[in-house]
Amino acid sequence: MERDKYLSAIKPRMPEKRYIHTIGVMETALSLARKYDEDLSAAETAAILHDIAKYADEEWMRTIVKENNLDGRLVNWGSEILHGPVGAWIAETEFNITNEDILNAIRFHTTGRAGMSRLEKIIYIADMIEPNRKFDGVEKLRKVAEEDLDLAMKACIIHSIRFLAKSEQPIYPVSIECFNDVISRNA
Ligand code: DGI
Ligand code: FE
Ligand code: FE
Ligand code: FE
Repeated sequence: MERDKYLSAIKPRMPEKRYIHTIGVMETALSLARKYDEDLSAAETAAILHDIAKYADEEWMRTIVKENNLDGRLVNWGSEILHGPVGAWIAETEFNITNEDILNAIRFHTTGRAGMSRLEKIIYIADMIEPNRKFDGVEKLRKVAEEDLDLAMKACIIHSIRFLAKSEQPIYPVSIECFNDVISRNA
């Protein structure tokens, strides 16, 4: 396992609180991976690296998006949306991660997307329900995550879209695509 290598790489790039969040995501993702029979090493790597770009400079991230032809829709959005795709780019270029499933789990951990893999769902959900997260309804989400991964994904994206709409924040198209996909899939 590359756990220690990745943990020491992320630690200096984020405040203590975000590091603690990351440890929580790692532990939650590992527990979900065990439950839903996903590769433990992949879950661990994606979880540790998911927020690696969270505190990167916003303008630098826009430059990375343009220079590397990442999704063109990204350029008008802030670091909240940029840090996933740019995090995946860092994982690929700096840590030589080639596993596309790990890269996608990092890339789409904020927005989700249509047609998510099991690993992508695990990281999306773990990010939302890790033990340090505190918001109304998180206990319910944790309970569903113990029972059914797809129902948990559905509950998480509904919560997220509802929160964004309620607080009158713009919703990134890929988040909507995720919502539409999940809603039309399971009854
Ligand atoms: O990086 P984290 O705080 O651990 O969590 P995250 O990457 O899932 O989300 C980062 C922020 O982005 C969080 O405040 C929710 C917000 N967010 C998620 N989807 C969207 C969004 N913000 C906007 N404006 N639009 C979205 O579609
Ligand atoms: Fe994030
Ligand atoms: Fe999230
Ligand atoms: Fe996170």
